[in-house]
Amino acid sequence: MTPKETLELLPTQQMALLRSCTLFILLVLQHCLPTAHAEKVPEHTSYCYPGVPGTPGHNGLPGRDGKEGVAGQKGEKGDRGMMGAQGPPGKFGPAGPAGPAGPVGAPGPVGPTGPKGLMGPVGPSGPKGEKGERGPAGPLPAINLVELQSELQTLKATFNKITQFHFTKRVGKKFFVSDKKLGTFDEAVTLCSSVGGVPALPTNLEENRALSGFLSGSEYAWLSANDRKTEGKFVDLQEKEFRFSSWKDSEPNNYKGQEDCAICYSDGKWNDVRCEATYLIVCEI
Ligand SMILES: [Ca+2]
Ligand SMILES: [Ca+2]
Repeated sequence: MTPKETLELLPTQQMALLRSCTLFILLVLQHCLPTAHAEKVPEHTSYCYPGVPGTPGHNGLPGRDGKEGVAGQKGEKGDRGMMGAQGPPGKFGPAGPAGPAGPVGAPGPVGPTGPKGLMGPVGPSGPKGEKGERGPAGPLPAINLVELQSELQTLKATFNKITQFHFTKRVGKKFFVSDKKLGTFDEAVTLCSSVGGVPALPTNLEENRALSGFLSGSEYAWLSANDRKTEGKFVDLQEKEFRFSSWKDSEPNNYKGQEDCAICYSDGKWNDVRCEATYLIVCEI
């Protein structure tokens, strides 16, 4: 090879040659130039020569694990897993609302006959039946001829008394009789007693109406009532107190302290008056 041919090396060849020269120079400098940490080289070793390049070293041990990186983005929802095993039964819950009534069951069998009931109230009367045939004559009731005769005499006496007066009015078992004569209280008592009676003295409202109805509008009749014995205490001729009375308002008032006998007005009201006054005589038998 000539020098001219050396200058005509290809660029790739020139670069390879340049890298080889440079590597060689670096190796020489590494082994020969003193460093800051190098020990003082003895004088007999102050010069060195470049050696041959060594063989490449072995690969080092794996490095330590790096730090945990930042959390990545949320992944997509995974597929639904398989159904797990059935768990234990839970606690009893509260009672629920009552359900609808069930269908009506079939009627049961007929029970035994009950005890006899109590007798009911008496019912209404039925229609009147037809008249039956006449039966045989029974025994005559016993007659007390003595009592019958006595009653007959009493009725006869009463009849005789009543017929003595021109005016008669019956009320119950009582008769009011009068001849429309006037007289004092004492005269009335005398006249009435002569026929077995007393001046009138009604014992109830019915008798009082019968007596007042006996009188005309201007007639006043003597009563048996009087307070001659005890002022203010009216009694009958037997000096017995009586329950019924028909006193007019504010009566008896014993006017002027002189009124001890009583009369009856045509309106049925009573009043105490002087016993010496004259009024209609009406007796009761
Ligand atoms: Ca009096
Ligand atoms: Ca009076």
